[in-house]
Amino acid sequence: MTARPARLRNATLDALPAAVARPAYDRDRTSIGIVHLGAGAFHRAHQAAYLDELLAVDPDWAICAVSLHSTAVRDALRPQDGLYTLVRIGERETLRVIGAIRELLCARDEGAAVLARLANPDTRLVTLTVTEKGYCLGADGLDFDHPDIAHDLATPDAPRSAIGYVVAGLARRRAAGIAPYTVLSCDNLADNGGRLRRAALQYAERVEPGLAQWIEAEVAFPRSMVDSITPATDDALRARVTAQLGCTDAWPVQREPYMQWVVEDRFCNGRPPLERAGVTLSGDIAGHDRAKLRLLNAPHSALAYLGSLMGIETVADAMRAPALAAFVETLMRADIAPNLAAPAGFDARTYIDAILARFRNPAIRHLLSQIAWDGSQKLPVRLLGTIADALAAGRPIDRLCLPVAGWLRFVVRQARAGTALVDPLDEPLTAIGRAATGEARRDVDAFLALDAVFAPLSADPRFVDALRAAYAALGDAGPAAIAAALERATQGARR
Ligand code: CS2
Repeated sequence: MTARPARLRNATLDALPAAVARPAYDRDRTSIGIVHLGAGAFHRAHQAAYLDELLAVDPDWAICAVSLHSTAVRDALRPQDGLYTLVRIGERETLRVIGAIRELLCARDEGAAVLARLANPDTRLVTLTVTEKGYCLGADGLDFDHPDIAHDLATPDAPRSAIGYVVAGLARRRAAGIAPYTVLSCDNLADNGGRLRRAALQYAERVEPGLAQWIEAEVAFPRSMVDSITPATDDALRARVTAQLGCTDAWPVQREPYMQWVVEDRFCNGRPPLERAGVTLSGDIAGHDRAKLRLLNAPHSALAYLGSLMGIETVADAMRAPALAAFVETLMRADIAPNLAAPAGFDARTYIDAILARFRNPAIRHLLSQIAWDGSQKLPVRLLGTIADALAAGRPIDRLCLPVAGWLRFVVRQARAGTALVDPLDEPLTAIGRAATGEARRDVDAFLALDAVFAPLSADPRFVDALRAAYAALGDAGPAAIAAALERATQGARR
């Protein structure tokens, strides 16, 4: 009988093979200084890896990782004392066990513990990766009709949303005379800190105007830009990790070698020495966040929708499809970069070259279906801003509309196939998709009525015409029609 391999945890750390890196500090001597909301793979592959390095320098910044809804991460990692493996997929794969997470909570069934942790004076920083939809934003800031926000405003001491927790924690600190924490958004939103701040203030105002004033005066909401490609964990990764560790890890994570974090240096209650781990601290990061969203995330979404329609599964495979790869490169160089107000010293050509090389990395199996999630939240931040800027400058938008049309065609295809969309607007999108006839004017106009996505652009006839034309150009949205449309669009740029 073979014994079951042991589980990764503090007691098994010393027995790991020498090739596996592990925390270079005594975990027992660290204390929790950060509460992180959104304990998904991106946080664990990115921020927690930076903090894992910093804990050797300053032990006060260990993490309490909170999942707002799902119990899965807590249940996987609590029996592992918060330890998990980060696999860095480069030319050679390297494994490192991360020890920065000292506590795991699920807010859904441990809300009181989350609030207590937020109110703890040792907590001086709250960070978030709750994805675009986790901010419950509408066109004018916080969406008061969002069911989670309505719920939280009815019971502010027992919240459900990220905003509800951030503000409830601050309210407790104010009441107890404890200095507030800094609130740092690490999501892919332009001006993420500013948007979070405005949403928190709008929410707090309804809870208690005095609280909103206190937050406005005392709390810092720095902006940040995060970047590292982190494909979701799959069984192949779990199996490789277990084989190399000699013990099981219920939830390892993976990322590409590249990793970047730019943070506005505006904290109200101290900060970890982030620069010591390679984080760029800057006075003003505006521009960096936009450049990344527009030149990395927008092309990613373009690959996701157009590639999925072409029957392609991964980013690297999409970059091997000549028509699609050439189109996306042209989109970046000829359409997105010229419309970007670049940060000082920013060299678009080098930045684009590096992104294309990262997309081509054949060692990374990054599923287009993962990137295709939440299109209604992602496209406005990634692509529609470029289109608005191009229109304002009187520049062409034809090519820029093709990925948007690709999303619409993708929604139609999923709806017709009866495949559920992962998107907070799945219901209206699926209804429009089911009713679609293939006729461009009719279908596009039905989508354009979704104000949460398309306002105010939908009022501009130039955009409406270009989107209808792009939708029509994709023909029956089969692989051949898409490739032909992309080739025509790319050639248009070369002429
Ligand atoms: C991707 C991003 O899933 C997506 O939508 O575009 O997660 C992307 O991989 C990261 O932002 C890279 O930093």
